[in-house]
Amino acid sequence: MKLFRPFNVVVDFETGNLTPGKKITRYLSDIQHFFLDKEKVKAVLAKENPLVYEVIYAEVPEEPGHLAHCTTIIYPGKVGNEFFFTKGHLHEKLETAEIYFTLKGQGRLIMASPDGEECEVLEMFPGSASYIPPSWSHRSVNVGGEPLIFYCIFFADAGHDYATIDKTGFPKVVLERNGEVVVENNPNW
Ligand code: S6P
Ligand code: ZN
Repeated sequence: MKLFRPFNVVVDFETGNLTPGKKITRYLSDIQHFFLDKEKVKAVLAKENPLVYEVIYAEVPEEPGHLAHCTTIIYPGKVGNEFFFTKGHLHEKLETAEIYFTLKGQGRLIMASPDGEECEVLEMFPGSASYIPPSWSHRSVNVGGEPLIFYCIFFADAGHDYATIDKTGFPKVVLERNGEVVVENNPNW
């Protein structure tokens, strides 16, 4: 039997950098269709295309038995009064759970059942370890003025289903109203 060799990666709690790692980047243009205020999105994109978030993965085989892990860094920002967020997804293997451990910043973790009938929103803050049970879609939102940085551990063969969220979005949205962070029903749901 060929053994996979143990290895370390190093996570910088301040920047979220994970080394060695493989980075993916998501810009506003990649997630523009999710924001409520289409006119505001257009206006922002006419001037610039801000980096919204980065994910840095440790290189682990996408095979049963392995645990994938990565950091996510969501930069602070809003479109209108809606905070920057990740695309969000279900796992292709619905039966796989995940843990998000927040290292820095303030966020909200929106989770929904596959049909969207159930929705829960957890606070993310340094030290919070959020459990995403099997079958719940998940999207994270940066509600603070600094990067939101969290470390994720999930089954390496879980896969990502983005198509379902592309069609439906999430049942809840996270907005700023009068300087407060509020969670509201998604009017387009
Ligand atoms: C993977 C895990 C995270 C997200 C990352 C970006 O299962 O939930 O690593 O991939 O936070 O979010 P998204 O929705 O663009 O993959
Ligand atoms: Zn996930």
